[in-house]
Amino acid sequence: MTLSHYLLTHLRDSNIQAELNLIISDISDAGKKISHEVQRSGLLGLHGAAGGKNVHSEEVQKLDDRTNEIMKSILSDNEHIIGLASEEEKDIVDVSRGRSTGFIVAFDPLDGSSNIDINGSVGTIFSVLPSWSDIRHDFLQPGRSQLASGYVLYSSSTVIVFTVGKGVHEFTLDPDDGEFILTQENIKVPSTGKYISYNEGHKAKFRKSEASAISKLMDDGGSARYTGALVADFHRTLLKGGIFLYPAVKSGDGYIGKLRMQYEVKPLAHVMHEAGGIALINNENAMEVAPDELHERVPFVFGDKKIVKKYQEYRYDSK
Ligand code: FDP
Repeated sequence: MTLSHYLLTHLRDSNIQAELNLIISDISDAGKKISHEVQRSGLLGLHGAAGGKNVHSEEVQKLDDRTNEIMKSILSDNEHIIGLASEEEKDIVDVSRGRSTGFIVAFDPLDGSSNIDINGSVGTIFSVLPSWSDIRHDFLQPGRSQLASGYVLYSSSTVIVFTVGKGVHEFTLDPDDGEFILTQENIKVPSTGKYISYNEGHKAKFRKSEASAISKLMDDGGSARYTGALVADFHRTLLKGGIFLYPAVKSGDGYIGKLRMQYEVKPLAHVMHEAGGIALINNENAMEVAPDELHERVPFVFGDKKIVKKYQEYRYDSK
């Protein structure tokens, strides 16, 4: 079944707003275009840095710019969307054209961009929220207010995985006819996961209780996995279980998280939650935490319930 057919039939039957279907359809169109660009990036000279820094002081890659433009141009044409926030934009993009209510979309156009030059997996992440009047304020709603969330993963195949609060579904892009085809419906995270996913290079800068909890999980028979692209690490965790951790890392006198609330944490927490897993910011349910500002970064942990519970015992209960 194609994505368009699914959106028209299944989601309509479950009272999902027609506007949301159109937004997901537009995001899937952007995903097709980005997939095409990613596949040809080496040939088109799109590898490497664009020569500037983004709002997070990270080097912008040429494909970051290109994919940001694709997302902006397709989504700003959608008559139901009134505001956009991108990891690559300093400020929100107001596309309200006089409308005061509608939908707002936060996105990371190309997550894991350090993987571009080595033909590794990368992805686009999105989060859709309702907005009533003040776009800037409405972006700061907690994860549980999201109406739709998901990602497109560009890898050995291109898949779109999303939730509109009625389960998590995966559609795979058929390169022959350019259609996304349903490949997995109602995905549930298996609770038999043994994969522990984190950047070991940062371990010396984690809090002691954090590093010790991770060591205990490994001692329990964990197996290490880390691609360096959040979307790819998320997708593996969704399908195979286990735990992903990007804890706060020592910086100056304090500890800071790296992953972005709006563009990474909120949407992926929503998908994980819908698939029966858990996502945490510190020791709180990530769906309940509201960002304080647009580009806020936080520590992030997610995975299947069994292993995340064990992590919480090791990390927080036995201090
Ligand atoms: P990248 O910097 O390559 O864009 O938040 C971005 C991200 O990748 C995630 O996709 C990834 O999980 C993480 O950063 C990797 O960070 P480290 O290199 O510090 O492990």
